[in-house]
Amino acid sequence: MDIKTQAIEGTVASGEEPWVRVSRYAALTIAVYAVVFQLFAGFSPPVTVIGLMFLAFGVFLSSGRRRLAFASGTVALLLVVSFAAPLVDALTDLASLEAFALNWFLTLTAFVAFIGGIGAIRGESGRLVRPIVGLAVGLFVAGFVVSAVVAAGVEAAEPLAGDSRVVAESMSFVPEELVVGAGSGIWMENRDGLRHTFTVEGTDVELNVPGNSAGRMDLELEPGTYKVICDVPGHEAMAMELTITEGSQ
Ligand SMILES: [Cu+2]
Repeated sequence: MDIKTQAIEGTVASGEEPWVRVSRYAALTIAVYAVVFQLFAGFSPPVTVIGLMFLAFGVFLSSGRRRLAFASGTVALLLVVSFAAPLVDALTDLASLEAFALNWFLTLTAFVAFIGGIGAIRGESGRLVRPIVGLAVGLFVAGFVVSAVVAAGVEAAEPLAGDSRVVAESMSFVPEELVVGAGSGIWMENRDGLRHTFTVEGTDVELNVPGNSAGRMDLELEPGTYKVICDVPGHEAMAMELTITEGSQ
């Protein structure tokens, strides 16, 4: 028996390979995340499928399943890459704590899953498991604290007399059609945990409202009909019609 075989057998004899274990916990964490995410954002078929896939990875990952660990980590990383645009938007919007925390957690978990997969397929020792998992936990806590401080400093605007009110909730605007008099203001309440914008297409009129907050602005638009959208990546379905009439409504 050569030294390499002895080393591998020694690892197996002393229990699960450390990086396979990291992969397993990372996969199970992503599965749990899929459930928690839907508690916040509502039922989503693709998220459910992703959750079930990582549940399967977690269940089947056991000692010796190095290639499966690598596959699990790679899929986790691809997941993050394929959602890069909304992910980066949420990670750069510290004012929306809920969305920041969820996305930061998913990003770090996916990286740990990927590093776990690399460690597993290379048969690395567990020497770096603690530092890497510790670093991920530390980064999450640090990011959470910074976002919590920034979000606590956000002051929700109060509506002024005569403002038209819009609610952004469950990734849509309510109402979907709004008629306002020229020169009036708009007040938007955001009931979602992530930021939304009230962006009047074809103009530079835009109101950005962090998650679970409210904002207002004066509408300086010529009479006419406009399309209002939310310019956050992934919110393409958010739209409403705004009509500005002559004189005040
Ligand atoms: Cu939006």
